[in-house]
Amino acid sequence: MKLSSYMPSSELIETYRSAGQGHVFDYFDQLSESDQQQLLSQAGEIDLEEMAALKRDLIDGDAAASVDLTDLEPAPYEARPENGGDEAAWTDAEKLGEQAIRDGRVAAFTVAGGQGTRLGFNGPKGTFLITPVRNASLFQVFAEKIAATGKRYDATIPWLIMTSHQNHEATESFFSANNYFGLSKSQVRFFRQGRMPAVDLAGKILLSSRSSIAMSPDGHGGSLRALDRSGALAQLEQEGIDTISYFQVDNPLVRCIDPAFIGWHLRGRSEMSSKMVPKAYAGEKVGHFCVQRDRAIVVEYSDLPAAVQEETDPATGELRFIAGSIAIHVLDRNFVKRLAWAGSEAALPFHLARKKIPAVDAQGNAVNPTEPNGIKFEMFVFDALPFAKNPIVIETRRENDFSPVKNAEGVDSPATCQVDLLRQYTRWANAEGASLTTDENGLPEFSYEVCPSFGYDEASFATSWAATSDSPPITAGAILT
Ligand code: UD2
Repeated sequence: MKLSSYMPSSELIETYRSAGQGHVFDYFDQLSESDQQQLLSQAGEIDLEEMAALKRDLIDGDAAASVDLTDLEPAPYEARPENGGDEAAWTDAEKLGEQAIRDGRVAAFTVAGGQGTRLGFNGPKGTFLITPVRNASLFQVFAEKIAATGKRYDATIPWLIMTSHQNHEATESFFSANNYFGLSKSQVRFFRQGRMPAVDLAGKILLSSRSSIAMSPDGHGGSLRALDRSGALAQLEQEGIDTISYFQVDNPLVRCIDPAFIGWHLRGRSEMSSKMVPKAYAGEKVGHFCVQRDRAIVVEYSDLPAAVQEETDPATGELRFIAGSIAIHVLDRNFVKRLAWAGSEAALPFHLARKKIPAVDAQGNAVNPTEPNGIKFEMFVFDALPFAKNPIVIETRRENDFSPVKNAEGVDSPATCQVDLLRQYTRWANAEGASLTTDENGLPEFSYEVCPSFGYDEASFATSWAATSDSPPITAGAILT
């Protein structure tokens, strides 16, 4: 039952008491009237029955044991032509996808509500500066790719951006201060994701201050409901857009709108399609595409035992569960709507994460814990997969689509991502005859940058290169635009 913030305060407080969550109002009498209102309004947002079920199933029950790993098989996928896939089908898919983009049926969608804790960056992650020469932000890279794709196909591609309560205003201000990076204001549509209360390790709702409940974003799986609730889906419907190209804010290599991917999705009448890369090594931190009793699912790296991740196929010697999920999907608009409206029969499950959550202690004093003291609940978008008709997984080349910025240093960091960007530009340029010298890892001897307006994938780069009368100079610090 979702409580209403219009419920009389005494009744609301009593409901909390009977649910064993009465401590939320321990300091209520000491608060100013406006702080009381704030607390009541937050409390009214929370579904106490849902919280009780989460405590029962995930906290008191064994969360790890609740992940069903029986009858798990590796998922089939459409291999790339160079890896034995059906070349004619790929060509056909690309044409179909191009036509859908031209016809204005496609929107881009970025989930950008995460907190970016691992990166240690204060601010919306999309504002992080990433490119090697211009120092363009993640958001700028996506905006320019979307603009360039729109130009190539003579279409306006709306861009939906899901924010969180924490970063919504800062995200909007960043775009407004930067003139939407050349997109029109009406093309870029922000909406907030939902929130869930954090609880302590025994399932009691945590207060972040005496007048405020510790709320956190409800995970990227919350995007399906948020797309609907915000009115974004209805607007897409009015515009005749039925295909949503989903990607994460941390991955500047992604092809925001990939014609072949969209074409595979459409020709297969799929409701949710996904890209996979062959896992680089058994312990790589990506989800695994699997089939369980005829249903497609993704099993997150943290839920699949290491021994299973390490299993190999005796015939090929390759990892058995090789299909890594890189969080790039195409969603059918009506599928999103169906799930958003489905209620409990197709509700995405919550996953729990133990975290260090600033909270007030029993005396009402703020504490910054050094060890995990609480639990956050999140939904994952890939849990929509088992509900989708005709789900399709296609292979992509890692170097064309995936180099996320997750950590401040080491693997998946700004440093590794910049190297991957540079390698990508150089592959495109050398394919057109630029003859840049590279080391054994494909890295050139100097840094430079290709703006998405010049090329955002091999094909668009080739078009711009061919249209330039002299070969564009690629020297240290050059910016191809
Ligand atoms: C995610 C996938 C993993 C793999 C990897 C690829 C999960 C659980 N795992 O790992 O399988 O595909 O990505 O890079 O998703 N976000 C929101 N709201 C939230 C939480 C996250 O918008 O409440 C966004 C966040 O801004 C980011 C994306 O979701 O764009 C991924 O979030 P993450 O960094 O928590 O995912 P990660 O690295 O655990």
